[in-house]
Amino acid sequence: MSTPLVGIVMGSDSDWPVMEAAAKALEEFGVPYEKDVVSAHRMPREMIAYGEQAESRGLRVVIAGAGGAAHLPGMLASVTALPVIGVPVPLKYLDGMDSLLSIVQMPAGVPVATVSVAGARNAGLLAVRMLGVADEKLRARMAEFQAELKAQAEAKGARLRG
Ligand code: RP5
Repeated sequence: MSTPLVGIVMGSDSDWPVMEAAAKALEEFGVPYEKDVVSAHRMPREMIAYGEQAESRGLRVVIAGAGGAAHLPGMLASVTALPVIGVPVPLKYLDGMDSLLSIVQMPAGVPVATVSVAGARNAGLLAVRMLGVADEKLRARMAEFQAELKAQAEAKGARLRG
């Protein structure tokens, strides 16, 4: 098993049905990752330790998902220099607006790359692009993937035109 390059963390295992899409995207590109529950509110010390140790453990990108008062991505970004991608997880009330605003409204100096509500697939793909900056093969694979998307969109147009 290769050393994980991406850490997928979430506030609760109840976030996994949303966050799983990030893992699937990384698998499609052959990017090694780890996944864990690291709750900002229920295990704050462990959460800080995760962020502080992420880089020395070999991680290069962190994907953090949380719902409600979703402080996990921002708090991790405050204790690591690695890029953090935030995934707002929608809960029963407020349609994910609470999660989105909690994650996206970061103070200047502490960025979190926030994707759409429940946008874990894009979080995985963005992590691939980040890693691709220093990995030519990964960059080429991403370009192929984009060409596939284009072909699929064109096929839809062709079907519609009849
Ligand atoms: C947040 O509280 C988690 O990220 C999750 O979205 C939400 C609910 O957690 P559980 O009560 O399902 O454990 O911290």
